[in-house]
Amino acid sequence: MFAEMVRPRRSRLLYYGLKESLSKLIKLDLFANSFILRFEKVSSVAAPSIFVLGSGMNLNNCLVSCLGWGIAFLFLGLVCSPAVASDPAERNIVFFITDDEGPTLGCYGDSLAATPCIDRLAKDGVVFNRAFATTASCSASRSVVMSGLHNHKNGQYGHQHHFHKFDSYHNVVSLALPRVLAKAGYRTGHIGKYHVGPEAVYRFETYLRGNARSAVEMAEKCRDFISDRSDDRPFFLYFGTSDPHRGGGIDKASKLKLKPDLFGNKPERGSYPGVEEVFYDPAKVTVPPFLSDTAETRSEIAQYYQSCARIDQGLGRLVEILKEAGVYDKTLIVFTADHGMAFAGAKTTVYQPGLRVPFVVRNPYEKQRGFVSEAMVSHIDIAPSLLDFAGGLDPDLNGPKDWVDPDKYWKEKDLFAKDNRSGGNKFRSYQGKSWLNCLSGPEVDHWDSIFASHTFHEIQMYYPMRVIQDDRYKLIWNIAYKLDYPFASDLWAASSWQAQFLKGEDAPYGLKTVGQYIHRPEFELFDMKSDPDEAYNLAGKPEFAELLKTYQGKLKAKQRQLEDPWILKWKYE
Ligand SMILES: [Ca+2]
Repeated sequence: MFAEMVRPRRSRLLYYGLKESLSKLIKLDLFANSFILRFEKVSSVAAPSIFVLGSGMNLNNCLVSCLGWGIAFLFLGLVCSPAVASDPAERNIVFFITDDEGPTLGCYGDSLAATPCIDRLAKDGVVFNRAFATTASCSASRSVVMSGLHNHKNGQYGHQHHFHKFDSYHNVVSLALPRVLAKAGYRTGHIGKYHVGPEAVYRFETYLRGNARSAVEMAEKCRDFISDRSDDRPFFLYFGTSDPHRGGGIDKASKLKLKPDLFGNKPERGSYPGVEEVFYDPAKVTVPPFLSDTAETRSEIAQYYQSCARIDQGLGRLVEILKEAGVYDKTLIVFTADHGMAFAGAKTTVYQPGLRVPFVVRNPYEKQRGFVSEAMVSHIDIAPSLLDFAGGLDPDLNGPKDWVDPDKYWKEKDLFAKDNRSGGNKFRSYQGKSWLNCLSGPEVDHWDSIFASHTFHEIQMYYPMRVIQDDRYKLIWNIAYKLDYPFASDLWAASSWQAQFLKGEDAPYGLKTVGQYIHRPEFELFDMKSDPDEAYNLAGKPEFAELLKTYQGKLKAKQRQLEDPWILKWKYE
């Protein structure tokens, strides 16, 4: 895999070589000893600036000098001109992550979606049909993406912002995605939603600004970063939309008593600059099985799809910009979401609509493209995969080749020597593994089973759940099952939820009841082949007692391997 990776040597080396040679020529008084050439790197193109510092030449000298300058400029022109139009760096990375979006895309067979740009990308890339977040919570999930460690390992159990106050350990700096890619020779840029901490750990070199509700505007704000040739390193661009997260208030124009959330859409059918909003008729949308088919749900789904369509146009613009900059075929593009859609039954849960995410990857360096992969991949794999693509992953250690000892790192900076540490942990290896080889063909497998580790969403929402899921079965352990299931503030307020909740605990909610949604059993075991919508819990049924035991054993073994502190709960609760 690495053999075919040719890291660009770049024009900079050529420039410095030239500079040295010319300096030698000058020292040989080939032109005139009263001239000193000084080259300044005004840009990556190595434009020389020449200063006349001496004088006292006679005419002959001057003519000779002029001739010399002519030759010098010709020489520079010949050698530097190609450098001016130097080839852009190879193996750039765009990581495009949306906020609360299920695989509701055309390339996943969703006929309702208006996602032509993602669908085009998918036709020339790989659609991962079985891609999963490890937690359906914004901040927590993003820290997994950026660290390659589960939340119980990286320390970021929930939201980072405001009073929620969760941060990853400082020693995660040794594995943090923007840090390790910078060490691997990348310039790193971020735009849009960030939502992880501390910044000192997940530090990007460049922070770009743009309205995260308009991916089109965001793409435009990335234009200079993408096209920048003043820096000859390849780029890593982390592009995080706020769409289609709930927000922007409720749609006051709705005739319903319980009005739908706007999902970032402008009220009164308004639109963002450069965006052609796609409006949906609630009567014509499809309601997924985990939701109840009500007027309230339909109205919210219509808003959700409009928000998703806006993202697609942003991706389209970004692809245009990559093409204009001549880097589309030199850039790996990953498109995904932090977790599933923001409806009760998806976001914050570990059910399929919460954990399953869109995952489309286009790797221009692969010959075979345009297929669907059934390989099971997880957000835990993203950091090692991108580092693998960058040539910076040590396959034996499954960590960065150019690794920084976090203890030494902070000690040298006289910072965080004791603060916010996970004691005795070196953070040398990722918990995920690279899926880069899966991009070569649909026959390549990845995980036999995926693991999910969810502990918090908002600070008030302690509800630890652990999951193991393979080809056939899925086991959920609701560790704090005696508690009522807690609600994220936006999901609690959702009209699609309230419409059912107000009818009482016996009211249906998707394939369950409101009461079943709130009061959960300790274990939930599903046969994903015969029951992909997780409606029939097999745990507690005598005929499945052995199967339950087997999967409990598998889950426990995974917790041990992944150093999950909640493994203690098997003993004393
Ligand atoms: Ca989210």
